[in-house]
Amino acid sequence: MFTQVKLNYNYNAYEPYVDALTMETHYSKHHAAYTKNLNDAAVKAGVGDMPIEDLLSSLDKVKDDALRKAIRNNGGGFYNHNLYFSTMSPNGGGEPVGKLFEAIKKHFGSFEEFKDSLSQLSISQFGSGWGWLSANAAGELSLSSTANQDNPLMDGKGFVPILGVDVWEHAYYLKYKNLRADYVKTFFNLVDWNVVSANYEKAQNKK
Ligand code: MN3
Repeated sequence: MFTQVKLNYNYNAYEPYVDALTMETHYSKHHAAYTKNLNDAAVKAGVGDMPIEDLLSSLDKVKDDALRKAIRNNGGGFYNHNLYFSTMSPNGGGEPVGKLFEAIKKHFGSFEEFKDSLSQLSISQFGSGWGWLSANAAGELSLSSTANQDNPLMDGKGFVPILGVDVWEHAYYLKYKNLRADYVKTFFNLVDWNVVSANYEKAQNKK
């Protein structure tokens, strides 16, 4: 049974960056639907007890085409939004400290260059999708973007997403309309770098 991460704040706590109605619809409708549809498909496919990271990085184990597609789309939607919502905080923003900050500097030159690169990838993703900061067990970082609800786990290259920027229109359209770049810029005001740092540590402890 896959369950949605709990939101630590009320829907209106993310204002003015993300409006309350967007948060409510995103979490209680979109994310809830991905979660329900994943559970239904996973039970049918006999993979309801697998850790979600393992499931998404070995989708070829699901032999039925329709179920595999349902698990890819809804399992991605479930996992991606658990990551997204857990890294958002009204007390977010600023920069990470410690090992993650050092790794960002090493890989991307500076925090600002990292932010610009991830923003550009997210803004220029054609259609619905995500921008990603991912890490592997060696502590290396990678930036990428994907379409739909795909994520870097599905590449099977050992990179685990540690921060995701949702650029589906449902994440921003009520407030930002067509101005995806404005939403992406403002999203960084909500990023809880403590959680992203913890995700970075976890990615390195993966066997
Ligand atoms: Mn979304």
